[in-house]
Amino acid sequence: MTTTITITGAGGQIGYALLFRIAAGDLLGPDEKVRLRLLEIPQGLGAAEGAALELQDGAFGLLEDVEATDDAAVGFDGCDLALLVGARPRGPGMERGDLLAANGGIFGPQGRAIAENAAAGVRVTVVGNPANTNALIAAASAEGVPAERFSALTRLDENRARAQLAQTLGMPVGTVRRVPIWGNHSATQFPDISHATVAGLPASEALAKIVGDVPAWLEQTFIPRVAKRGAEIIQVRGSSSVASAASATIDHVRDWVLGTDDWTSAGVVSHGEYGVPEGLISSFPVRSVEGRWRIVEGLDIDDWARARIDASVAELVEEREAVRALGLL
Ligand code: NAX
Repeated sequence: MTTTITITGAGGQIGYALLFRIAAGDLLGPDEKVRLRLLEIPQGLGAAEGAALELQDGAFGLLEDVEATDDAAVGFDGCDLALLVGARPRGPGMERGDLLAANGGIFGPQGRAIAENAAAGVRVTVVGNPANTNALIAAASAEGVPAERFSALTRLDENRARAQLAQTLGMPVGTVRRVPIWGNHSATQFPDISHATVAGLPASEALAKIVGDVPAWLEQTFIPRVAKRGAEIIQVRGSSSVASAASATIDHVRDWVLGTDDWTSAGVVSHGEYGVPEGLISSFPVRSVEGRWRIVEGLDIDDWARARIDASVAELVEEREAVRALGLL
């Protein structure tokens, strides 16, 4: 079988890191061929075309075809998986309203182009920031495509949280599970360790032996470290997260398509779960079952966690109101 995958912003940094991993089979496994569509704006088209040439030179056995274009109708034609990476970054002096409007001008038309051109079962992952609200705009603009087929990337935040917890515990990251991200992919996000396990045992007990006062450690060390990790990478590396973001995107899409064996995190449409207003694209603990995200329900949420979730969700509500006021929804 062959899966058609459209990557927007394919001439950018994350796009460049994503393409070769997809062509190598990291996304869908060694038996699934891929057809890549690289969608760019005219200024980015040369970089995408260059990446397409390099993909040919990789002689990847799974890569059936690659095409770069700046025409969304061509880019999304027959697409099974859309990775919306290209977005408008916040420029100097840009207010939040300007940023939301500029991205609405990208994700609205892309949502429409997906509805008109993509394959019937298309699944759309939004990476470009502000990811949750961009996903909301794209979903609202894609008439006839259920909102459940859109999700926003918060897996990088989860991977960062699991890695921080593993490091603190002195355990391999693969032994740390169930660290969901709640809310917005922003500084208000809530990485939640209250249900986390390490090597199958509750992480909080192991943590208490190491850090002592767990609530203080969460407030002062863990949550700010995870939420500000992007800034830390920029400071140390001199450039924003690229390969880790591409890797998290691969994790997210692979789990969505192939299924999960435990919880993970994704920004998905709320039907009112955990009191999150209906229709918002908010991050939740999720499983992927038969190609669909399912929110993990029935978890105990204490007052402290509730306040954290509410604060991040309030930010999503504000963003939704702002894009509504701009006529983008
Ligand atoms: P780059 O600036 O390197 O690349 C963006 C590319 O998108 C450029 O080539 C640009 O020409 C293209 N583009 C812009 N508008 C487009 C449009 N309408 N259609 C198609 N292509 C378009 O940024 P990069 O470092 O690759 O980051 C991409 C996005 O990912 C940014 O919005 C960034 O904020 C976001 N991120 C999201 C993360 C997440 O966890 N959700 C983490 C990583 C990253 O920060």
